Amino acid sequence: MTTLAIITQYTYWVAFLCLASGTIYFLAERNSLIEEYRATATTAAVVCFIAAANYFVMQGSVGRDGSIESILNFPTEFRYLDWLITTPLILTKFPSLLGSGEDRRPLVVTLIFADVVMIATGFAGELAINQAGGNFSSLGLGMFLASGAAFCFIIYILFTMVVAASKDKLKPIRDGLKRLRLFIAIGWMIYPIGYLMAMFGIGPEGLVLRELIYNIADVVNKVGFGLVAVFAVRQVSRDQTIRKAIASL
Ligand code: RET
Repeated sequence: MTTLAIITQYTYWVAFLCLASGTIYFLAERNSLIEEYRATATTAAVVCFIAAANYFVMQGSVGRDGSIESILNFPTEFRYLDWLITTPLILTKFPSLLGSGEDRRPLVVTLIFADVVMIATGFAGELAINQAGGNFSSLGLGMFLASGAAFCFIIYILFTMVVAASKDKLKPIRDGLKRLRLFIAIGWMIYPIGYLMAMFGIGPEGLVLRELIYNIADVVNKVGFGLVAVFAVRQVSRDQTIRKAIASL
């Protein structure tokens, strides 16, 4: 039994609780938003719900016996299936906050394409590292570089195309988009760090450390990102409601 293993096993359960609570919170908050922005809270709730359901299964499969072997039974494909669905949902918050008006399809397609490349190459690399028992693997390194390049491309798009498209938007929307961009640039960085821990780590313990880091990152990015997005649109909703009330005087 190791302390790292038992802590990691419990983080699956804690992550489930945070994500399940996030789902309820975002659904409740939905009512405090004007119609145009309700989809932001709905998406945040859907992202948390998918992850909560996933974590419910994962916490069952890793057990709570403090053994590294139990954690290594862990189904990697579950995590990646979750990311494959939730990361595009998170990224489409950007075009949707920019609002209708111009055609946002090129932005959506570019972001989703880069995202799928990032997740698919990451998955291939992770399987190679698992097979190497948490030791260095050249396929693992190659896939890390490919996935990292796709990640950098996403950040580049968010800091160029999205910044340009948000110039004529209301200040709270611009501020919200800025915060969300920073959130992705910093919050998503936790994942490659976890991956490196497994590849350049210390064998099986490195694999466990990776899972611990991913569990923390998932809560930060799914619940945290949802909170930032919902607070931004709540501010805009309040401003618009006040403006309408004044206009009707
Ligand atoms: C991988 C492989 C190594 C290189 C990089 C990676 C990035 C993963 C990311 C995952 C984000 C997941 C989120 C889920 C929440 O809903 C695949 C670990 C760059 C950024 C935000």
